[in-house]
Amino acid sequence: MKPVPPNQQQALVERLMTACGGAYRPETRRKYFITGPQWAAAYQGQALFHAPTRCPIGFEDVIREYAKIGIGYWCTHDSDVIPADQMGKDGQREIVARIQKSLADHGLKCSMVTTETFFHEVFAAGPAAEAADVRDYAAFRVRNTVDIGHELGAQFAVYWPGSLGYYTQGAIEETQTLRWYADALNAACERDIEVAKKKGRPTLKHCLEAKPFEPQAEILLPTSDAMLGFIASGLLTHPEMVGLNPEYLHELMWGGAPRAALARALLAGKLWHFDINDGYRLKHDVDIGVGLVNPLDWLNVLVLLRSHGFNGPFNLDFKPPRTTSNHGVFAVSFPTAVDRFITLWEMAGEVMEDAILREATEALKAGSGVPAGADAHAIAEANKELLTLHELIAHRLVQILLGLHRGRSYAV
Ligand code: GLT
Ligand code: MN
Ligand code: MN
Repeated sequence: MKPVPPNQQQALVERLMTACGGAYRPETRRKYFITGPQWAAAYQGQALFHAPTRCPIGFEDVIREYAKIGIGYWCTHDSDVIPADQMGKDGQREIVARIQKSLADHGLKCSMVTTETFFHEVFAAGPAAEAADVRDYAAFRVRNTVDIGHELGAQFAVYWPGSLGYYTQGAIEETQTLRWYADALNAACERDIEVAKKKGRPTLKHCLEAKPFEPQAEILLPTSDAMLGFIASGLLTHPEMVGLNPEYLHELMWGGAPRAALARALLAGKLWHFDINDGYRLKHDVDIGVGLVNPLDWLNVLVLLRSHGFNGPFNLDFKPPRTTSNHGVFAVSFPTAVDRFITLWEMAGEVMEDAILREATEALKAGSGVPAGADAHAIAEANKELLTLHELIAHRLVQILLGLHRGRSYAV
């Protein structure tokens, strides 16, 4: 192949994207409760060992491009859009007005707001640090985010306490730190009740998001299960206002089964918001686009969610890789992530309707009907042949994933 000069590279990407096919129209994409974070689209590719590879972009660009793709909802950290020295001041009000205009101009809604309590130097010891002035500042920030959320019409607030922990043991007393962290959440909920009443709006759903490692070496609330325990600990004044925002990869990172973590959240009635992405077990937070690593697991996750009536928000919390250009972020990363999600979601619907899967599942539940009493060997013998269906079910799911159920096969 001839070299591709820089001025022809975008056209090549566009042509191959079209050749890929399988894209949904923006109107179709808008039917799903899919949300696009400001920070994901504006991520420049930087990391501890990585310099940025993309230019900065602001919320106006992100909202406009999300609208073109058909991503109907936008979400943000307070500090993604408001400089630290403007928080709670006139500068914030001007920015919020510009966001409102941008959203209205492009027909997007703000679904969620989240407070950044990990990046700024003030949070070096976390949002629940020993110094009372740091904790007061954290409470101000979460209350201020509640205000912004109501101004922008959001329904959800997310909290990622990744800096709640330590690098070396001893300096932090865990129970005290968790109590102080609860104080901040209580402040947010109380402010929410006040503002919601004043504005005649429902209160926000406050969702905790766990990650097992990064940026602290040891994390005080590392998993969604730890957070369920925290919500029920008695430290929160409004536990009914606090639920979960599990992230697919964060549950995988610690070696858990995301589907099982989601099932536990569903049983607790706390699955309120879901960060969708992909990655690997026991690695750092690579935040790869949904379905690029574990499509079969994703299909199964969506079967679980669909069959329990969870319809979103599905938050595209992935990071376009640093090899993707600014153009590629909106030409490839976001539309393809949305389309893989929609396809997997619709496939999950097919799984739920599939006659073979249904019959196999019902047969397993029906059992043999042979009365075997308390004779363990006889019980096992009576069900033995039915249990082969477990593997048949797994095969059928892969068939559906690969399109083999529609007759796709190879002649060699
Ligand atoms: C940060 C984290 C994400 C969270 C964000 C919400 S912050 O980017 O890695 O998983 O969803 O605050
Ligand atoms: Mn996340
Ligand atoms: Mn992540």
